[in-house]
Amino acid sequence: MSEANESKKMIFSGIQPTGVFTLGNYLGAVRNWAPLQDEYNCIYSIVDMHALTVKRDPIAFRQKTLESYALLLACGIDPEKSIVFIQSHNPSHAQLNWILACSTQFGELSRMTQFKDKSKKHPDDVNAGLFTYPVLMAADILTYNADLVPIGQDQKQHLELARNIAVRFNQRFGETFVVPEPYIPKVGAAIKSLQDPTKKMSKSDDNPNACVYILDDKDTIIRKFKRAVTDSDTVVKFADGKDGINNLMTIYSCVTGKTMDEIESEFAGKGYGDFKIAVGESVADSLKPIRDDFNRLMSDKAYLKECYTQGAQRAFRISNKLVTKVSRRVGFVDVR
Ligand code: AQP
Repeated sequence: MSEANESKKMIFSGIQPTGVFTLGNYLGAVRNWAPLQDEYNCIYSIVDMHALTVKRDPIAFRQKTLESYALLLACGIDPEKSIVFIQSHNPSHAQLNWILACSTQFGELSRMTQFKDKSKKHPDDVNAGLFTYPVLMAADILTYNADLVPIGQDQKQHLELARNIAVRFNQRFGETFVVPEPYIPKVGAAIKSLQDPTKKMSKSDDNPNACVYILDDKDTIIRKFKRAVTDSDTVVKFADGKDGINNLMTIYSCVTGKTMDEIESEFAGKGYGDFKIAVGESVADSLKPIRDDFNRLMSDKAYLKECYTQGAQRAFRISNKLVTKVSRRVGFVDVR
């Protein structure tokens, strides 16, 4: 995609290079990105600037960013159809971030649950970036005038804040931003930890058994599902209070396309053991092509570099128009 096709709506989404994507990231977000590429102008980003909000080793971080980029392509994002780039390669995000920060209230940011959760998790590093993370996310989206943002449930609150920032800016300075809509899948938007099914599955979970990573091999995936925490019942049924089984049924439904009723019938008279193995096998089989493609892409660094370099140039061509417009609106002196 060299230029955005004006008759198509614009989509933006991003993912942090904080580790190999989990099954949660995949089912809740990334898996849904590829099918949108024909109908929309899609812009997808590895949002490395967001990942600076937690401590990391620079060398490992650079590697994770490259791997995350390759993973996006392996998940079916096609750099010919979509713009795929690394966030820090496009300066528009940081520029707009500051302008939008000056249109965002301290009280609004204080209410963000992700900030509260992450500050509890990293009490020794409650940095300003962690607090203003949602403003940068608003800049990511608004700088492309995205109409739709495909995300998992956990990002809904941040998206609502982005909408409020856009509306407030438009009221104060005149129509500038499209007010974006969330695009959240009906099934799979909130995949839970396999070890604590009341918590979301998260890349940065300290317990590797809590997450299935999309590059895990088949044996590892099956072992993690076998160890998944469930209740003391034995009937495979979607019901209140059965968080562990509900989560496994949701995963199985996403991967096989079966409804909850169909899953209940399939496992009627069978125990949790059989069900867990079936979930593990279906997940491992569905992820195998991604693992293969990832390995192929990582062995061709020159191709990856060409893709992310062109992606950043294309992204900048679109975002810079908006940043220029916003700069005029807020009263910066025109440089040209
Ligand atoms: N458990 C989940 N179920 C469904 N969707 C999820 N997403 C994340 N976890 C789940 C969606 O994945 C996209 C990319 O997320 P992100 O990496 O930008 O940040 P995150 O939401 O903070 O994801 P993690 O895995 O929890 O990362 P860490 O551990 O680094 O904080 C988003 O659309 C998100 O909704």
